[in-house]
Amino acid sequence: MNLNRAVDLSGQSWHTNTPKMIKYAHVQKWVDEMAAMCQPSDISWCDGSEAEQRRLTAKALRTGELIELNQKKLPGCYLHRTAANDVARSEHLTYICTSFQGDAGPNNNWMSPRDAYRKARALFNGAMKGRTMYVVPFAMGPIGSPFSKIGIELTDSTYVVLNMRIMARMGETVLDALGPQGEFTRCLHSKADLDMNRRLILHFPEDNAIWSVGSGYGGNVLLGKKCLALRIASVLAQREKWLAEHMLILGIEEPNGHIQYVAAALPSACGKTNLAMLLPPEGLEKKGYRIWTVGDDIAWMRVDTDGRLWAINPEMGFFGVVPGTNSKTNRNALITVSRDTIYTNVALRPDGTVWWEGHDDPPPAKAIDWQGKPWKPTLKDPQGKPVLSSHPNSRFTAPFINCPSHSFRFEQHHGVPISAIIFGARRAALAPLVYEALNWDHGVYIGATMASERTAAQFGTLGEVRRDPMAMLPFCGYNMADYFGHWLDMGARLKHQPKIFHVNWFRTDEQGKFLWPGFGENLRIVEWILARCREEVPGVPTPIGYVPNPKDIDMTGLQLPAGAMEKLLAVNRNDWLAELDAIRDFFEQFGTRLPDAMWQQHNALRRRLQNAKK
Ligand code: OXD
Ligand code: MN
Repeated sequence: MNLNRAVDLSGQSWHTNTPKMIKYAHVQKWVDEMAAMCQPSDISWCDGSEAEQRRLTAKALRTGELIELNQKKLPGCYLHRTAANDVARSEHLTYICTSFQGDAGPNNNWMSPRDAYRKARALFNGAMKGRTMYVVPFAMGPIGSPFSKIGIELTDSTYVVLNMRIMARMGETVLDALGPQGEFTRCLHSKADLDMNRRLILHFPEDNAIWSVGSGYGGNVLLGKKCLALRIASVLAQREKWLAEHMLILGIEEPNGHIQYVAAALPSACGKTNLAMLLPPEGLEKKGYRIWTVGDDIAWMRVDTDGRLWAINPEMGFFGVVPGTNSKTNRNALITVSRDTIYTNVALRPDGTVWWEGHDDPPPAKAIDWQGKPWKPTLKDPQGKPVLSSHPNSRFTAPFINCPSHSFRFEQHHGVPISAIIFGARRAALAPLVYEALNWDHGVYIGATMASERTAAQFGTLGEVRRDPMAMLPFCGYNMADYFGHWLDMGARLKHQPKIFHVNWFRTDEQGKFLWPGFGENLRIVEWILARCREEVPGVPTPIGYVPNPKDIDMTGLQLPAGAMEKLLAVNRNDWLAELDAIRDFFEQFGTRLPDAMWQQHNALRRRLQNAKK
């Protein structure tokens, strides 16, 4: 390594490798300032090469940050374990730091930039002592695309560098694209001492900066993902008139070879990754349907010169939940994670492969659990409950191109044209299997009032409804009232507006059993959605929007019990009137900042429900 001695203003020194990449004064100045604060032992600029990946992997294996898995069975795969208190996004420690609290809105934790920098500086001071500070240039979106944004993450975690390499375009080509004065998001991360009481995830939209300290969990530290591509990007999107959304993007190829694309926002535990990688059910596959995965988590969407909405997935990889992944729920995901994957917090089997709850294989007689302790299937906790081998939020980081259904349009600079936007929720009652908004503004109201019932797997009271507008509650970097206004404006800019739909795969019968089989069968509903976009089938008007005529849903190879489809599509007037009261309470927290159009939609829905026959 080419080592040069550099000296900071306080007289401290560190070693830095200076490959030909270091060429921009504005980048160097910022790196120097951050290094002076964090005091790393050396600085390494990442070029994104395979040699670098091999070197960093070897280092992570030496330090124990990674464990090598069986390279014959899982080539290129490694296991990482996080600290036990660092296994998920820390929403309560995540802040939007704007000069005015109103700009962050009631949906975000807020701190003034002054307080936030002061608190964080105390935590970052000397936090990288004895460690390398990596400089990771990355692009979200194809390099050179009008969609793309560049960030540079400084981190003291080798795990972060190796994950960023999977999740984003990374290295020298990005710095080349940045140019000598290029704007980039300044991302600073240190594991520091991984102490939850000294953890902060801070977003500075006014400075285009992100500071994250005290965590090693992906959602808190892979700063290109939730922090940049959603929280900071949502602010940039409002300013620059585009949309940064928590949505999957899916292409549906019909038997005639025509591909249409949809973007869908579903809150967690509603099957987003499964829908993104959906395998057509046998009946539809035989007819010639195919699915193309463009993205599973984030969509950036712009109005193009043709007046349509075009979308890219700014990421390069999947950061998916592992438990429950098997050949029935998501065969494509299983293939995706069979090579070049970093697993986090899953169980290790004696043969050097991994296992998790919901795996195809039966539980191993013995294994090492996600915390590195011996595990066997009969193990119980002091309350007598089975001990899990893998953390419920254990993750895989896997390259996008590993997915058998990955779209050939993935690298295209302009992305894919979106025909339909789908909002989804988990509701045992109330929301029909699918319904279509009356128009764009009504669709924005449907997205803004999205809500899901908590499952046993989630925190909080079972069945309690949590409102999660557009699945963006934890990710919108500004006041959601303004965000709804931005969605309304975007509709006015579109000459060809995508139609907007709402789906609910989780409606249950009187015995609490799911009425709809879900998974691959959901393609039947997406097909109806696309038929509506092509104006091939009429919708049945109801007060809440259009529902399908059951005969327009292709049921080849699927038989539902008698009466199930009617129950799935029913609109219960009294349930909806009660829902309106809850929506009113939710809207009121935004005060006068909420666009009038939202109240107009709300009142119009009430009138339609009141006028409907009892
Ligand atoms: C994710 C999330 O990790 O939404 O994608 O939490
Ligand atoms: Mn997500």
